[in-house]
Amino acid sequence: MPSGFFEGIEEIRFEGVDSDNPMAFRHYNPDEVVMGKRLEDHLRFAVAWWHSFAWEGGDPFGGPTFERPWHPQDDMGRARLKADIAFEMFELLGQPFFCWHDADIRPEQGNFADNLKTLEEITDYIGEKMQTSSTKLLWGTANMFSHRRWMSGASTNPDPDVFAFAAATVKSCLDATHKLGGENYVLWGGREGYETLLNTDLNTELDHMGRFLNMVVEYKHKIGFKGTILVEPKPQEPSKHQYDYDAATCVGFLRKYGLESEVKLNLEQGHAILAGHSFEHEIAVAAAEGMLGSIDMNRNDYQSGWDTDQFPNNTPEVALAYYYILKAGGFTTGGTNFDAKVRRQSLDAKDLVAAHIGGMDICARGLKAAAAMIEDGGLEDALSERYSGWNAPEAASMLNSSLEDISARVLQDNINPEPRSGRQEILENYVNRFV
Ligand code: XLS
Ligand code: NI
Ligand code: NI
Repeated sequence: MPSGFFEGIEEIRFEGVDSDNPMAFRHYNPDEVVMGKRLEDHLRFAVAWWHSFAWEGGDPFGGPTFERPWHPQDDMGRARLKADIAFEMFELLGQPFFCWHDADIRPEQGNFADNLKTLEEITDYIGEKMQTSSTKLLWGTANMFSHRRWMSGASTNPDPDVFAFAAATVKSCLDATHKLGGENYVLWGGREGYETLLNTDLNTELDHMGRFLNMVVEYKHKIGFKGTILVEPKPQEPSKHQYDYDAATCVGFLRKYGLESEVKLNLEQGHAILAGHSFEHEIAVAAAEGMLGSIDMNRNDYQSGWDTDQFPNNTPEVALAYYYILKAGGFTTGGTNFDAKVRRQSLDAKDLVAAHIGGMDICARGLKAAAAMIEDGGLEDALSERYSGWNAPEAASMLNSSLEDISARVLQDNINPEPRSGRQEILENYVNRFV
């Protein structure tokens, strides 16, 4: 028996670009084949349990605006109802994946043993629902930032008891993710950072975080979890300085602690913007290191400069992100998780579904534009042309020579480089043909 929460909303279908039905896909046809692969298999969409079902609509100035049948979320019966309704939405949207934090799916009990018990109970319940559903778990993660115990960090906390609590928590979440067949496990360290150096021993905290992540990897192998371990960069919010600032910082951290072949990155559009980067920059940096894992798709409000976690609605932006994802070979275990929430005035079940329809459509549109650019080859040709000087034998061999030899050659051949156009506007105009 359906709960009635989505009453009046039918299964969302693809109707094509001419459709004016707001509750239909115009661009996302899961079965459409693009570059030899179905759109659904390229994009690997996921619903985020925290934004869609756990968030109650509060902001810093006001409390909850949503009054869902599963609120307040302090009871196991209502946790099960929340799961029922989540799966109803996955079904309506044809969502292939979902993601959760432990705190999104079970009520907070205040101590580890009770949290563990309810986590096991609710993940058994979710597991049963998955038996009759085609929606799978993209990733699980531990919320180690909301409860007051985490205020000074999880693995970077000065108190060893908090480190211990964090280790036990991640173990329980990795176990639950493994039990549900999760394809990845994410660590986002919102409190792994600091507010002021005056009370922070940065080196010790980084060493603890490095060792912690190594223990996670060791445990993953012990239990035979085949998924990918991902860390999610973000420069700040809630901490003033977060250790996983951006992709490049994470790459350096992973190499320092010997984790470069074990851990990949989960990159988020809004976090890239907060770090002063474009999303495609973050994707290209991770891809260059073979560390592109998965993405959290959303957008920020560009005026407020905050992580507003809105649904994406900008095709050119999304197209460039997928361009660099496709160039890197596309997703393997990763996917497109909507780490996005409706605005607090968007009270209706219909708003929640429509937000996902729009996000899925924009991503499909962006991916198709990206594929068209790849198939056309214009950007790739422009790149090869720009770097073609390096095909000459004397240029290539320079990289294996020395400053003295190069200097001698500059003098002997009277090398005097002639600047050439970077053609930025021409390339931007080219991209605009596809978006
Ligand atoms: C917060 C993060 C968070 C992670 C999962 O900004 O994006 O939602 O994705 O802990
Ligand atoms: Ni975020
Ligand atoms: Ni995220």
